[in-house]
Amino acid sequence: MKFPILTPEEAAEYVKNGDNVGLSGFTAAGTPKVIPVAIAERAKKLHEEGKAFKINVFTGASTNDSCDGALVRADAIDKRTPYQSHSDLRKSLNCHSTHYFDLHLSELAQKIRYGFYGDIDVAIIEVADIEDDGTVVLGTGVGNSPTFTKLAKKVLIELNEKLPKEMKGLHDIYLPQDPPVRSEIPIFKASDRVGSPVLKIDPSKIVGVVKTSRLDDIKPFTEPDEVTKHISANVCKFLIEELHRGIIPASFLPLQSGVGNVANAVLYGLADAKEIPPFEMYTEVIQDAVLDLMKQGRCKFGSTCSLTISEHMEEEFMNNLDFYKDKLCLRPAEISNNPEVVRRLGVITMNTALEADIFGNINSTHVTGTKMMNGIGGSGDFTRNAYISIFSCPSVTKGGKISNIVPMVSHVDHSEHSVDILITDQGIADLRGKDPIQRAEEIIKNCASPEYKGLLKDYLKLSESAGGQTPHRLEASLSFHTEFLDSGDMRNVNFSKYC
Ligand code: 0RQ
Repeated sequence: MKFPILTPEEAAEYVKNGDNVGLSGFTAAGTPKVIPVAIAERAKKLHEEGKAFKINVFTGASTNDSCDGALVRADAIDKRTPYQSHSDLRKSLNCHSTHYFDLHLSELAQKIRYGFYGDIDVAIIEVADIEDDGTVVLGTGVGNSPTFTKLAKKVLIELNEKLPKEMKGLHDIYLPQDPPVRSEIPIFKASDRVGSPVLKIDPSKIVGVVKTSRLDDIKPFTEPDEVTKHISANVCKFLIEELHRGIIPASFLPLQSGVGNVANAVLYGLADAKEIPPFEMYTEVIQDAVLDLMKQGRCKFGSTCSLTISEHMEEEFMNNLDFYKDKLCLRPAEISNNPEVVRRLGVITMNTALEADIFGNINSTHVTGTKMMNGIGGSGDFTRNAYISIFSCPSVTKGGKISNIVPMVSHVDHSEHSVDILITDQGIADLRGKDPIQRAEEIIKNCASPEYKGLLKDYLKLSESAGGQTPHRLEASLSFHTEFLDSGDMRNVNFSKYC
């Protein structure tokens, strides 16, 4: 190989205080394993010497402990975007030690190209293979690597020797032009390939290669429990009814599924829902459940940005590459999540809410309206352009002390205009074609926990006295949340003081 082989420490020397750094990967898959750890160590040393050292970290989505964890513990991140899910980073951004700005994942690459956030100084990219002309085969997550490497002044490569070179052919690397000369992205079905299986990097920018041999450190998801199984059964029931009504064509439509325990359980439910024909996915993250669905012949094809699979599944995947290769396509985030393509293909989107209000607004990001959980991720990219947009969540959390159906959400990520269907373990609320009061009645009747139905009806009655299309008594609208903050249990709410 013509590029210098570096130690992680040598590579870290190329990253300077204040640099904008773009990392490969998406939702931990394909993120660099060793250079960010070495940058964190360097930051600690410099801090001990009284020197400033912080970088701005741009990624595809969340990363793992070797990136966000190590860097934030070293107090080495100034700005961070577009998504995260690391507990240490969450603490830091919620007290503004890290300046996190939450973004729709499809938008980051173009906003960087538009110059909104300044230059990209360094790109750190994990690859399965590299040629002397700078052509690389990416790993398990594409994220924003094409844009980072195109714009970066310097590129550092992590060549992961655990990743087989035969991964070549899984990826479809396509960079759209930017306005005013952007044309359509010619994807007309989930399996269409429109780009290149490899990413071409200007070899003069590649300053060195660090060799690694570690798989993505992705924890297996929690096994579905009674609540998530009920949610999953309700999602499948809804899809089957829509199929029978002819709303969903008999050949079915591509599915998108979010991240987390609820989304994983929903996918497992699709294995047994045999009335749904084998389907395709146009999604951003493929979790363990989807590879199982492929083995069972339930999922025919998956277009995704990443393979966010646990270690045993990753080994299984690598050992059976031939089986999976014609069933998967890994795309850049701005293509996997592209609004134009999602709308054209008629994607049925399934995302998770922290809480929903009785009028159909969704909070997916902020606990009690203030503390960031993970971020909006790709949920907005898909929801706003869906054929049918579905949100699901358990009806209660924390042993019933929190109702996930509330009078007014404490933060809005997805407004009533973008939400067609709300599903909890209790049932299905179809919000299509209903006015705000009808939506509220449907949600309370079908989705709220029996413990909270009475309180929600009390609020609706109270708010109706104030009139208006979407009636609210503003002084009482967040009383579920303020009650939880005061007494630790939303069930103690009492609306009589407002009457
Ligand atoms: O807390 O971990 O302390 O038990 O939130 O909740 O029920 O395990 O749900 O793992 O499916 O995550 C919305 C966070 C759901 C996720 C969210 C507490 C609850 C628990 C997790 P504990 P569950 P999940 C594509 C799409 C936004 C991004 C997105 C998410 C923890 O799905 O980040 O959709 N979505 N991207 O107890 C206080 C409430 C709560 C609450 C739940 N109302 N108040 N705490 N919890 N409801 C993928 C990408 O974009 C990459």
